[in-house]
Amino acid sequence: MKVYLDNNATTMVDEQVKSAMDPFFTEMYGNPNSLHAYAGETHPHIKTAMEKIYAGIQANRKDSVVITSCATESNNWVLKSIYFEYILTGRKNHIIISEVEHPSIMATARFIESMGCKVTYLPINSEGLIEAQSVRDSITSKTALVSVMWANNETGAIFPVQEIGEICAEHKVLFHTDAVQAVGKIPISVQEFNVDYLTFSAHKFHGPKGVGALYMKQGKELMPLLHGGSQMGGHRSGTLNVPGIVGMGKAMENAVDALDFEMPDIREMRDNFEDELLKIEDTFVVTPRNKRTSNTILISFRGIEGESMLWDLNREGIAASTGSACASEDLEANSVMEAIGADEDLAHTAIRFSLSRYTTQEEIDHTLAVVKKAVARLREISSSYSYAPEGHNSELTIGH
Ligand code: C6P
Repeated sequence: MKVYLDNNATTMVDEQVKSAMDPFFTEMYGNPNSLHAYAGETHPHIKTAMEKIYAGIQANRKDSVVITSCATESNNWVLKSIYFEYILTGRKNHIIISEVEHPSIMATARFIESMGCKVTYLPINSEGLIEAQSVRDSITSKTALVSVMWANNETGAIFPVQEIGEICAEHKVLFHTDAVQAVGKIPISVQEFNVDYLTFSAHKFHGPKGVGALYMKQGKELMPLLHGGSQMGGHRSGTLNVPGIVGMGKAMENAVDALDFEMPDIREMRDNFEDELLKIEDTFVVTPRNKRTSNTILISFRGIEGESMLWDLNREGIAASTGSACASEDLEANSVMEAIGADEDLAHTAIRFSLSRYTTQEEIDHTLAVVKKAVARLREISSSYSYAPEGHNSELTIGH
């Protein structure tokens, strides 16, 4: 049996999304910026897709939503433009991000730090959450930007974006949120929350890969990262990815329409799965369930290297991860586990299971059976693990 439980890395493209995209490969393949009929016939489809995307995040018509190649591009765009516009010009000298941002924010922040920008890395607490007060405490008169993700890709922890937005507005500091793991999982309203910039990516909500977006509030437009043409209102040059835009529009529409009935079902399946996993001795989950997106579990199995567990799961057809897919080859400890101050042993034992609307109970049952078998086998051969007579869940040491 093949089981896909790595939906925070990417999701299966919905059949309806695929069908919506199909005509734009071999029938309506004109470049939308050309001056002939092949171009013109794509325009209504792009417009409809963009309307769905605007509606999905409740953007105002006058705001800009710019389609990019991925969330990584959108995140790079925000930080690098802020660097050029505010830091390099000497208007400001500081940005704030969290310690557990995705590498596309983290590495970009480190890059602009190497070019002279001061960066504050906000810590997470023992529940894997950012405290809004830490943003308030870190803002100075020279702060140009706060960038804090909406939901964490590893734990699913939902950060206090509303409060952070209010603090930024109060201090007149720009606020960006990487909402890649939030869009399609929780309701998003850029109008309700004070968000100046918001990043998202179609492949996380059953859309195609290679299509991301950056929302920019009216009046807060950033200097382009890609110069060259007038596409996307001059905000981003490059021929439009018409099938991708159409696919993102359809995926957004489906995700938002299904939020109310789909997410509670996924949550129930996730919670039952987690209950069973936690019955295994010496297991540990960081963030409380009600403070997480409904599809995610990051669980540590003391004494078992995450990669060994993945190997056993993979042999039985199960796909999970040890954390972020783009950092999975470096065999480092899980970044969230490290940030909460988990001891060395525990930090290397995290496994992320992320469900989707396509996950079935049969798949969960199979996974559970395989996990139990793998835990028994791997702990038996583990040099760092010894069974205690009563179990030792309470001995887990977390905290700095
Ligand atoms: N996270 C994960 O396994 P792209 O692929 O560029 O559209 O998305 C990047 C990205 C940005 N922000 C967050 C919060 C993300 O989770 C991701 C993608 C995957 O967690 C792959 S590294």
